[in-house]
Amino acid sequence: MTTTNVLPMIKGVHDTPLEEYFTSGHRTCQGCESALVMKLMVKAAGPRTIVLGSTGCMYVANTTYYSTPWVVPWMHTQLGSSGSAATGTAAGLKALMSKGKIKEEPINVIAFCGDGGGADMGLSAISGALSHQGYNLLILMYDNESYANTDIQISGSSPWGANTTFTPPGKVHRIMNQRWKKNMAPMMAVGHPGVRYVATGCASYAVDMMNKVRKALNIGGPTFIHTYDPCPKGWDFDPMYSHEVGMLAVETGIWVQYEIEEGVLTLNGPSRMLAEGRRKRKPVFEFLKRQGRFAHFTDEDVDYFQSRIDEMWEKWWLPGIIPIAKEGGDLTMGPREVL
Ligand SMILES: Cc1ncc(C[n+]2csc(CCOP(=O)(O)OP(=O)(O)O)c2C)c(N)n1
Ligand code: SF4
Ligand SMILES: [Mg+2]
Repeated sequence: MTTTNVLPMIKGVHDTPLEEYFTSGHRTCQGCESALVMKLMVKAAGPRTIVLGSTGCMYVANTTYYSTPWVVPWMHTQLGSSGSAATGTAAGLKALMSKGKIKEEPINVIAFCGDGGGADMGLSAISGALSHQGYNLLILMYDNESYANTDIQISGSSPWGANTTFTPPGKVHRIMNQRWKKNMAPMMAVGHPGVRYVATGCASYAVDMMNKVRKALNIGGPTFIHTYDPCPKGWDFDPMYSHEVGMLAVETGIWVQYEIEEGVLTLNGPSRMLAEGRRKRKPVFEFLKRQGRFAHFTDEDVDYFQSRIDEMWEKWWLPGIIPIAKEGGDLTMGPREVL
């Protein structure tokens, strides 16, 4: 295993590095949180970083002909290939260093993918990358809950009931997306014995997110981070509220913030307070009502959504992480009703 960088934890906003490695030159939408994730990710990683990105908004909108915001070396890879690109790059660097063809030094390898490219199409490649312990690499899945770049089609990560271009509410069937969101980070943590660090993040909690990137890079590899990114275009809200919508997802308990370091789980920030009963979960309606993609919801739909979140916090073995009832408990919702 090649050596890793030793990046100190960022103590607060005033301790954040000033240098930017994702700058102007992109054309993402106003208020795009995925773009903010890119900016924070590479700010935390620093200049000795190679970024690889699969097709999606963060490739297309960041690589307009003759311009790019990336200051560090960056490469595009095919939609389902973030895992393969990460493994190949990390293996290539290792080989070049061990043959003495390039200087032996820690170089961060970060591959990013969207939820479509990661949780759906590239799942096997990511699984492959997380199964190889010899390479230092971080895979970051930025989740805007749709295939956003091709005009907001439903993905396995889209929330129940959301209006997407493939699931518009109709007169006969109001709820067209009947699937509950895939639970990607735990799938990566529980299913891959060799993965050394798995975390969830949200750019609304920027310092926490940057420290998670640094922890992953310090640990080496393989590592995985899943971020939750409000998308004003796909979720249909005013771009000025991106930060607030991200916070509401955490405060309502819909998105759970945690990290699993060498197999040890820690809940972070408001999610920890919710779990310890030091803070009350806000009703999910506070989150849903802010977005046009849920505008067709009836009271019954909101109640159903709330009941699934309540179940997650009250009945799962680990809230947000392991959807199996504790011994003697039950998941009362049982097999899901198809409405
Ligand atoms: C193999 C393949 N199928 C389809 C496409 C078309 N395509 C380009 S970007 C994209 C959406 C990707 O969604 P996601 O990974 O969630 O990233 P986002 O656009 O949401 O940022 C699709 C379907 C493609 N580039 N390659
Ligand atoms: S569609 Fe969403 S993810 Fe894509 S650039 Fe716009 S805000 Fe960002
Ligand atoms: Mg997406």
